[in-house]
Amino acid sequence: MDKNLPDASATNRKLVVLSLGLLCILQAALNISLRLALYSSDAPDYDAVIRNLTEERDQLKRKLNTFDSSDAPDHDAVIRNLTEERDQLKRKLNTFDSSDAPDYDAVIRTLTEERDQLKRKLNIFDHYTQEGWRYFRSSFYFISSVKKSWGDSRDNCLQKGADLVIINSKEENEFTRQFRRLFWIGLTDTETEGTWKWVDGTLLSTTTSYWHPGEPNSYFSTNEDCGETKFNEVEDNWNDEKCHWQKFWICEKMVA
Ligand code: MAN
Ligand code: CA
Repeated sequence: MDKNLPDASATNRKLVVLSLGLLCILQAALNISLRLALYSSDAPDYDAVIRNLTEERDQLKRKLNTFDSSDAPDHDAVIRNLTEERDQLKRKLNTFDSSDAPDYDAVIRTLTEERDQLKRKLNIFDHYTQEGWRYFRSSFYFISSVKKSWGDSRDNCLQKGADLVIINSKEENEFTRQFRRLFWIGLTDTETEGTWKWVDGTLLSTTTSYWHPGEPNSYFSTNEDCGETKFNEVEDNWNDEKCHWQKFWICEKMVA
């Protein structure tokens, strides 16, 4: 073997060291260029965008929440909803923390949609509240301050994009009773005597009716075809009354 020539194993060692060195340089270059691409000035600051949207959404939620705070039972439901939404958001944020490639666009899309939905909802709340409507359990209620016949009262509600109140629960009846007033409600038996129907065409259910004892009686065979709240000192406060009488009324507009 020629002593002037390096042996094969020494050459191999040099080659391995050289290629490892080259790999290191390549790796560093790749690292730097990726970082530059990610944090370059024209790349959107996703974290800031998401922070802003989240803050905006939460502000809207807080604002909406204040509308409900007057109605204690509903308040619980609102808190439950918000808690669930918050937990969902936490889960969403967690997945995007742990995944290698966070889908910033998807997160921003969802938050923007959520924010816009809340904005629309808040606009509806603002509109009805400014017009003097009261919110209770997913409905707005207009409490009239003048008196009309049952038919004219109903027309007034229809003009407002609502209808006379339909009472579906004890809580809703308590809501109407608290005013201690004689109000027309959306109940009538003009179509078929003795068959009481709500203005949306549904039959009055026996489990959610609040007739006062002895009512409906079409008093001494006078034709009483329209429902009102009358005996407000007790839970069962309804009475049938002649439809042409002028009375206050309550309109109801359901919100999604
Ligand atoms: C009045 C009317 C009737 C009602 C009786 C009850 O006459 O309101 O509809 O049934 O009072 O005493
Ligand atoms: Ca009666």
